[in-house]
Amino acid sequence: MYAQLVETGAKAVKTLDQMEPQERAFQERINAGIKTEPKDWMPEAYRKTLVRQISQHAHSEYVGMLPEANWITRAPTLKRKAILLAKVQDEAGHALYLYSAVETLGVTRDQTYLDLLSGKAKYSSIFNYPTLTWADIGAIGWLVDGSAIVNQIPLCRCSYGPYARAMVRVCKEESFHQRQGFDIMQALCKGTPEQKAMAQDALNRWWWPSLAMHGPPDELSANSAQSMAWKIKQNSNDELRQRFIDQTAPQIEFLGLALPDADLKWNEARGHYDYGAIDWEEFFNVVNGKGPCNQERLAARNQAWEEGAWFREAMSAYAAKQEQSDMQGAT
Ligand code: FAQ
Repeated sequence: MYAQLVETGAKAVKTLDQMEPQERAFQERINAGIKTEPKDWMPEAYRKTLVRQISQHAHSEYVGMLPEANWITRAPTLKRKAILLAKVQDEAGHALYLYSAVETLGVTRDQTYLDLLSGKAKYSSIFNYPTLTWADIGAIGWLVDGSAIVNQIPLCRCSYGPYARAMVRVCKEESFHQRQGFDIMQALCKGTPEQKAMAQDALNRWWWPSLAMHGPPDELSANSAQSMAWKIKQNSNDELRQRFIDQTAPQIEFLGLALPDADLKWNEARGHYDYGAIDWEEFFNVVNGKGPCNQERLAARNQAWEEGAWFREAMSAYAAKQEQSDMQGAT
């Protein structure tokens, strides 16, 4: 069934004896846990994989600001508004660290960004869903940042130095984000029956997209095997999805909410929660531009780019003027 949804399965990974000496030496350094830095030699496919993953990650942080920014003017209290503003700003910061990491791989920031605007580059499926109520802001912090942390903690040990180092700070901030989301959910669950129902509705809508955001199942994950051999990824998509479910199911019970999946049950023999079937057709539709908000998200980012043209021009003119006066000062 899955084979109808995507063209490619896992790609073959070369063994050490199939590699040329330079590539073998590179792989041996990776196997020994030595980080690769921007000026080190690296296989072209390793560089391209990093550009692909890190730029998608940067775009996700940047587009990910939009669903939450939708609620900044409508946050229920001044305190909640200040917290949400700070969180959305943090996401912009994460995008900046990541766009900088991509630049270390020889791609300009403008090119990376234009690939997002033209629709060529991917960003996380999760940000193509709408934020209909205030409880969605709680659900995003709790479930989406929760998923992001599970995914990103192993990335702190990624073999590419600049990405690994960026992830350390990102993870620290994401952990605050996750707690603020859980705090919103807790407040709603302790509130009126209407507030609790709003929290339940948000959980029901965000649960499945949060599981899918970990990426396609392992048998459909074209990049995982090679990325794990290069230690860009440390774990497969299904492993991280299971880790997220195991840590989040007890939190649902703690909040007193109903489980969003009838098959979500602790399996003593496996030592993990079992869970129901994820709708991969929906996932691939969203990834391919047919989610509920894909067009709106790209339109918002294109509008920001166009409206910021005067500012970029002013910055370039200022930099040119500075350079000219520095040169005059030097002569
Ligand atoms: N959405 O072979 P795999 C956040 C694509 S940050 C869209 O398994 P891979 C913070 C994938 O690109 C969230 N596309 O790929 C925040 C590939 O297509 P390609 C973002 C997806 O790379 C919180 C194809 O499917 N986090 O939330 C998705 O080995 C709140 C086959 O997949 C990161 O980017 C998806 N969900 O594994 C911000 C973390 N999943 O490129 C604001 C870094 C897969 O061959 C508010 N990235 N695809 O054409 C990763 O860890 C990996 O790239 C995975 C995918 C795990 C996402």
